[in-house]
Amino acid sequence: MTIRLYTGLGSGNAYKAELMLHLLDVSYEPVPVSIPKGEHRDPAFVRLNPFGQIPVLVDGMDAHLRGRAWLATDEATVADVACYPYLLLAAEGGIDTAPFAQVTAWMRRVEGLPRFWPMPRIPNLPPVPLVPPPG
Ligand SMILES: N[C@@H](CCC(=O)N[C@@H](CS)C(=O)NCC(=O)O)C(=O)O
Repeated sequence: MTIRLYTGLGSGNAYKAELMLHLLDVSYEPVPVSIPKGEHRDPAFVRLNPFGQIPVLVDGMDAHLRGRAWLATDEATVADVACYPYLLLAAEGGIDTAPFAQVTAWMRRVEGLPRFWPMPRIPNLPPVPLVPPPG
């Protein structure tokens, strides 16, 4: 799984994400974003993070799920439970998961687990415009 971390010199928030990846011995590709040069305002970057802030972690989840049913092992684990709500709520953050076929198939698998309990939702939330996926 290729992990890309958009990071920048002098950013404590970017460093904390980078430190965590190192502590976990997770390999990643750092992508420098210069705040002094205003690169965090570039439209391509704002498509990744509408707040225009670093860090941004792009984790290639769709590729990771190709040929496997669950995130960590051959069975559903806490990893699947921990990640499911973020994907479920992605649209509320303007992220459309529909183009990510493996991720949406995995979400349906989570929802098909015995004793699955659907998340109670806030009624009548105003729709958020979806941002097209990067690439
Ligand atoms: N809640 C975010 C905050 C990220 C953040 O504030 N990033 C700063 C750099 S340390 C940034 O990108 N600032 C540019 C801006 O807000 O325009 C986190 O904890 O990582």
